[in-house]
This record gives sequence, C-alpha cells and structure tokens, in this order.
Amino acid sequence: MKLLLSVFTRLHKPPALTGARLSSGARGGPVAAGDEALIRGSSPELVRGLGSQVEVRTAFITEDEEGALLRELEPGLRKKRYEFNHWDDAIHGYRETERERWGEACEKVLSRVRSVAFSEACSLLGPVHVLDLDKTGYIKPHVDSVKFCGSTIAGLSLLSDSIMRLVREDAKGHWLDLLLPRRSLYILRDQARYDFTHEILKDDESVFNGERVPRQRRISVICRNLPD
Ligand SMILES: O=C(O)CCC(=O)C(=O)O
Repeated sequence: MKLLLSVFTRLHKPPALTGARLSSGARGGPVAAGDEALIRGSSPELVRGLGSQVEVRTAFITEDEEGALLRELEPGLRKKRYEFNHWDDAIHGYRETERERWGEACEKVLSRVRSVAFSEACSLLGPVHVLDLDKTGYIKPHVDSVKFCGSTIAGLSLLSDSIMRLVREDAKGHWLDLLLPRRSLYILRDQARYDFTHEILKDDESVFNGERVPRQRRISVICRNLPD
C-alpha cells in the first residue's frame, strides 16, 4: 500500500532475543493493574542509555477521547479490507488510512500529542497515519524510511494493549520491549528511531515480563516529523 511503501523500509528478520529481562526503572506510568514498569530491556544500562528517546505514557487519552477518534476513523476504515499479503511482507493483517483534517475533539488530542512529542521548531508530516491491525495482524521489525520521516515517531494505541519490540540493528542482543497499554502514547526519538528496528508483536507472542498481553484488534494513530 502506498503509505506503508513509503514509511516501512529496511525490513529485518526477527532475531532470537537473548539477555535477562531486567526491570528497567523505566519512564512512563505504572500499568493499571500493578506497579510494573512499561519498558523492559536486555540490560538496565541500555534502558538508561536511551533515556527520553523511548517513552510510554499511560492513559494519555481518556475513554471519551478514544471514542471520538474511533467515531471519526471507523466509517472510512470499514470501507477497506484487511490486507494479509503485503508484497514485501512488512505487515500482516492491516488496513490503513491517513487523515489531515480532524474534528475539534480529535484535533485537541493530536495537539496534545504534538506538544509532548515534538519541539515547536520541527516541521511535522501533515497527514496523520492510521494503522488498523486485525487481531491476527502484526508488524515485522523495520526501521522507518529516513527519506520520508524525521527523528521522532509518536503513536496512540486504541482498542488494545500491545507490545512493541525494539532491537538494535547492529547488536541483536540489545533489545527493549515496550508495553503499550490501550489509550497510551509511545514516543521513539533519535537513536531509538534510527538504530533500532521496531515491531508490534503478534497475539501469540504477546508476552511482557512473563505475563500474557492479549492482542485484540488495534488501531494506532501515528504522528511524525519531516526529515531535516
Ligand atoms: O502501529 C504502530 O504503533 C507502529 C507503527 C509502525 O511501526 C510505524 O509506523 O513505523
């Protein structure tokens, strides 16, 4: 599909993960059910080293705001079919759209995303990218195209919890798992965006810190800046 062809480049084979799943001292709030960190890594040094380049903010949007986003997005998405055989196999079980104009409630949410994720000086990609993953869908490890996207990717997760895995391109034993609760915001910046692949795990691999995280249908609403 047009959008993914431009954004998803440099596809990678998923590595076998190694390393202890150590508690991270992560940023982001606690998981609703307890007090577990939302970011786990192959080492505490890696998690600390990336610092604010990886963020997960729980409950970034309210249920009402999620509802407003879904009401705007569902009619258009429903007209499309999920694709299960993308030509380069970067993503499985998805449909997508992009949206430039939003109603007032959604625009407020997006302004909040922009204000926490991007500096005022940076130019943003106009349309917001919307990716709807079927319950059986997943995104394979990739690095976003440097030609089309700048240093920062910020995404809201609607409808489902999920796990995003980051793996260092030149050292596959260096990885992070991010638990992305429904209605959270994640932000990847700089090294985390350029030097690590990211992926969204399929339902049957969706385990965080030994706990199963069932993956339902998931919609992500993704803002990006332009390359310098
Ligand atoms: O659905 C997501 O949040 C991740 C999307 C993604 O991998 C990307 O836009 O590069």
